[in-house]
Amino acid sequence: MCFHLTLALTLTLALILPLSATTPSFQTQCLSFAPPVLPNTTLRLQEHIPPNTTLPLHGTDPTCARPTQFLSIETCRIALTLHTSPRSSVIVDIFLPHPSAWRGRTLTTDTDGIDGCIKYEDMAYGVTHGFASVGTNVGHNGTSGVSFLNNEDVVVDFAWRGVRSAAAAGRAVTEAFYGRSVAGRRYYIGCSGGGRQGIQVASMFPDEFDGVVVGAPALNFNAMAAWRARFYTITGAVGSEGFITEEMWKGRIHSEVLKQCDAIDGVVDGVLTDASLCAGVFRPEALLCTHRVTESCLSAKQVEIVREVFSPLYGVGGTMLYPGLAPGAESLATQRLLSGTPFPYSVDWFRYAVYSDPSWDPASFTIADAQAAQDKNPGNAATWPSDLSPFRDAGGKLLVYHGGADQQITGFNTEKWYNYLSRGMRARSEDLDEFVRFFRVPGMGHCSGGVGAWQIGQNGGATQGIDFEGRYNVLAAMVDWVENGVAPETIVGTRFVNDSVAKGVELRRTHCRYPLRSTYVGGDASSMESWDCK
Ligand SMILES: *[C@@H]1O[C@H](CO)[C@@H](O)[C@H](O)[C@H]1NC(C)=O
Ligand SMILES: *[C@@H]1O[C@H](CO)[C@@H](O)[C@H](O)[C@H]1NC(C)=O
Ligand SMILES: *[C@@H]1O[C@H](CO)[C@@H](O)[C@H](O)[C@H]1NC(C)=O
Ligand SMILES: *[C@@H]1O[C@H](CO)[C@@H](O)[C@H](O)[C@H]1NC(C)=O
Ligand SMILES: [Ca+2]
Repeated sequence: MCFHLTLALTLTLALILPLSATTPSFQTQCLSFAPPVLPNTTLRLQEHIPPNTTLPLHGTDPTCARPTQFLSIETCRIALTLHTSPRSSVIVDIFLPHPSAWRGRTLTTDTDGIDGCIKYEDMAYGVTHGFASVGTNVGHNGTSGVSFLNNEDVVVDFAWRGVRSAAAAGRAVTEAFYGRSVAGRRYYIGCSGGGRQGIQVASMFPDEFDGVVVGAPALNFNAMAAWRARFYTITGAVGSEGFITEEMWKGRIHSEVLKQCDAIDGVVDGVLTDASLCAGVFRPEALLCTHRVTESCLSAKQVEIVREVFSPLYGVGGTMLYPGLAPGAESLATQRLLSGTPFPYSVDWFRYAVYSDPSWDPASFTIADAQAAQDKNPGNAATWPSDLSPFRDAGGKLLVYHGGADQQITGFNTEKWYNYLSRGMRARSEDLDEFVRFFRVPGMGHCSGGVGAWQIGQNGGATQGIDFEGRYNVLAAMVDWVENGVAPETIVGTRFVNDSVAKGVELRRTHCRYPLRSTYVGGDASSMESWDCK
C-alpha cells in the first residue's frame, strides 16, 4: 500500500494529540487526504460531510429508492470505482468518521436480492458507532438483473467479487486515512442476498473478515431462485381459477394456522416459537368447504395450493432442493411470493444469468429450470459450503440469524445448512459454537418486521431504541466476540408497541442459538424470564 507519508504522520499525530486549533480541521484532513493508489482503481468522489447532514445521493439509480441519507456525525466520504475486469466495475463508497470517533474498525455492508443498491442506511449505522463503513453496488446499479445479460463478469461481481473487492479497498483506504491497521477488527453485516454474500466471502476468502453478521442468508442461491419462481406456478396469476386472495391468506388461512399451531409452544400469542413444529402437523384440509364454496372456506383446488405453498421444492429425481415456506409467514408472503405475480429477482436470474434469454417466461417454470440453474451456477453464486474450517482457523466468527416467519427466504433452509455444515465438518453444535452461532428469531419476517421481538440491531432500520450492547444488538455482540472473546449465548430481541420507539417496549424475548429452542417455562408469558433455551 502506498500513501502520502507526511499526511500519514499528521494523521497519526492527530490521533494522539487532542484536537486543537493548531491541528488541521477534519474538513482539511478529509479533502487533502491522498487515497492509496490501488491497482485498477479510480477516485470517484472525495467530500467532507458536516454533522447532521441529509446527504443527497446524486446519480443513484431511482429503483434503489435511496435519494438521500441522513448522517448525524461528521464524516469524510471517499468513493472509488474498482475496475474488476475489462468489462465490469464496482463502485465502493466509504464513510470515515472523525479520528476521535473512529473505534479502529471497518464495517462492510451488503446489497439485497440481486440489487446493485448501496445500503447507505447501514453505512450510516456503522459510522454512527465508530466504524469506517464501506458500501458497494456489487457491480451494477438498481434492482434489475439486466446487466447480467451476456456478461459473466457482472455476475461474478454480484456473486462475491464485488463485496470482496470493496472490503479490501475499504480496508486499504481506512488504514491509510488513520495511519493504523484494522487487522482483527474487520466486520461485515448483511441480510438476505447480502447474507449469502457474507458467507460466500467467508468461505472463499477466509482472511477477509474477522466478524460476519448475516441474516436470512440466500444460501443455495440457485435452488432458492427456483423455489421462489415456483410460487407463481402454484398460486396462478391474480384472478385465475382458484387464486387465493390476500384477504383469505391474511384472514381465514392465517387464523387456521394459528388455531392449529399457536399453542404448540404453550402460549397463545400469535407467534409460532418454532415453526418447524407446525410444518409437520398443519392440515389445510380443515379449510375445505363442506357444502358450497363461500368466502370463509377453500375449494379442493385451493386446499391443494395451500399444501403446495408449505411444501418443499423437490428437484429432478425427487431430491429435496429447498424446504417449504414456514407456516406463519403466509400473511407477509402476500407481498411477493403469494401475490400472483412472478418473483422479480427469480425472473431476472433465469432470464439474464441462467439462460441469457430475456424472453424466458416465468409461467413456464418447471423443476427442469431448477436443474439448469444448478448446473450452470452463474458466477458461483450457489453458496452452500460444507466446511468453513479455513475461516475458523483464521479466527473468523460468524453470527447468523433468521426470522421464524420469514416471508421471502424460509428459515428452514438455514437450519438445513447449519446441519449440513455440522455433518461436513464432523462437528457437534458445541464445536461449531466456537466460531458459528445461529439464532432463530420467532415471529420475525424477512430481515426485519413481524409479530416477534425482531429488533436486534441487524441493520440501519432496526437500531432505533436498541442499545449498542452485545445483549441486545448482534453487531455489538460480534464486536465482543471478536475483540474480547465473549461469544453471545443468546440475543435479546425487542419489539416496540406498533414498532414505534416512542410508544415504548411491548415485548422482549431471549432468542436461542440453534439447535436450542426458545421454551416457555411458566409464569407471565410476556416476561422474558418465563422463557428458556432448551
Ligand atoms: C445534531 O443534531 C442533534 C439533534 O438535534 C443535536 O443534539 C446535535 O448537537 C447536533 N450535532 C451538531 C454537531 O450540531
Ligand atoms: C452506476 O452508476 C454510476 C453513477 O452513480 C455510474 O458512474 C456507473 O457507471 C454505473 N455503473 C454501471 C455498471 O452502470
Ligand atoms: C487490473 O486489471 C487488469 C485488466 O482487467 C488485470 O489483468 C489485472 O490482473 C488487474 N490487476 C489487479 C491487481 O487486479
Ligand atoms: C397500534 O396500531 C393499531 C392499528 O393501526 C391501532 O389501532 C392502535 O391504536 C395502535 N396502538 C397504539 C398504542 O398506538
Ligand atoms: Ca405461540
